[in-house]
Amino acid sequence: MADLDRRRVLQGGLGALAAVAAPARARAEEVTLPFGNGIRPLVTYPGKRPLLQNTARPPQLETPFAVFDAGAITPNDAFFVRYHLADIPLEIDPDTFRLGVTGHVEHPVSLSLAEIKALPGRTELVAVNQCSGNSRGFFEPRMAGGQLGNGAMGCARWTGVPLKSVLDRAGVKAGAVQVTFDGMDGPVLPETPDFVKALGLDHARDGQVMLAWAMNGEDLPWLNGFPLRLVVPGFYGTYWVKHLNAITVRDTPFDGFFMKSAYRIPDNACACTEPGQAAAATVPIGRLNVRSFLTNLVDGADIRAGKTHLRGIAFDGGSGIKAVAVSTNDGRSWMPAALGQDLGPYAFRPWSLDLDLNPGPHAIRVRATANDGSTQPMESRWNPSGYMRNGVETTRVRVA
Ligand SMILES: Nc1nc2c(c(=O)[nH]1)N[C@H]1C(S)=C(S)[C@@H](COP(=O)(O)O)O[C@H]1N2
Ligand SMILES: [Mo]
Repeated sequence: MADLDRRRVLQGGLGALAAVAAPARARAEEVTLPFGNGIRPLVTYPGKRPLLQNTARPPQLETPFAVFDAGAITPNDAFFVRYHLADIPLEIDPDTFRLGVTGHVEHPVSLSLAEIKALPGRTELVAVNQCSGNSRGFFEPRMAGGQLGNGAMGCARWTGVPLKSVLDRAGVKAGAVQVTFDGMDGPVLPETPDFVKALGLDHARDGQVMLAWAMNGEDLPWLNGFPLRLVVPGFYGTYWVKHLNAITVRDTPFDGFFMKSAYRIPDNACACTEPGQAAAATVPIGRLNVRSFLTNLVDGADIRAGKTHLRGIAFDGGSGIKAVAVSTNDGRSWMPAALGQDLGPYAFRPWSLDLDLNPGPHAIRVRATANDGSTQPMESRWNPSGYMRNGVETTRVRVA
């Protein structure tokens, strides 16, 4: 009985998830993303405000872009949701939950949440979680995969302990090379590969990769990995394994589907190929590249002549944002924007600029430069999976 009382269920459970596909919801509000087949229903899931629904089973939800104008921290109820496998956990008892650490270790351990929270080095970090395929829907030619707008990203304050603390508790044996991470979700069909990700041992022990149980000061939202997820600062969301309950230290490289076949980018400096072409060689995707967005004006907006206030966000894979600049003449000249509050090198960095715009049409371009010297290309670079889109964003407005 007591166990039953403590157990948490996805509020509404399967019913809530199934209901979204029901015809009763067919009249839900919609958002039209600016590319072919871009109509997305706005659907409310447990713990979430209405989000753009990309798929129902499993739930894949995008953040409405206006949320990014409201601040550098993405609220939990607006944070995007990405799953690969339809069998997501619907019932978890935080009191009996265990994280197993096994494989090439001195003493395999099975840790409760309380034990994890008591490990040394409790830490907080603000970091962007962005899906590799964020903005994929804008690529031409189109490619397979979730046709995402710009809402498969978010920035939160994560609370947890360094993964290193957990690995030290188990005692990594000499000869270990990688660590794999598996969550409580699974495939519906036995042929479908499980979602398992790997990090190199040095990366896993760098003190920054983190086991997080809280997001913006609250328990992780269910759909963002309750009760425990991996946070890999500066790396694409694919490594941020949710509902994490199995860590395995390995003395051989892992070659599961989601490392060997999926989430790979062309092995060249631009991570790109000629549009439509396959890559000669590929490597696993890694760090976020630098991006910036204008958040307070939408494409096609009509605005009044005079001072126009522009603001937005920029981020990169962890070197931090050095500068954001705006061009209204197709990139021939750039005006520096002011940078806002610095929440750390992995966070969204707010920027702002006041502009005088003459009557007529304008194309406002925004470009960020990171502290590592990298900047955004004027045109996004194509790659077969539609990953890492980061071309300079253009917002067209009309001033009257
Ligand atoms: N258990 C589990 N974790 C997962 C995934 C998944 O399918 N299962 N998808 C990953 C991918 S590809 C992304 S982009 C992020 C998204 O995190 P979010 O759903 O909290 O926004 O979760 C990652 N962690
Ligand atoms: Mo992703």
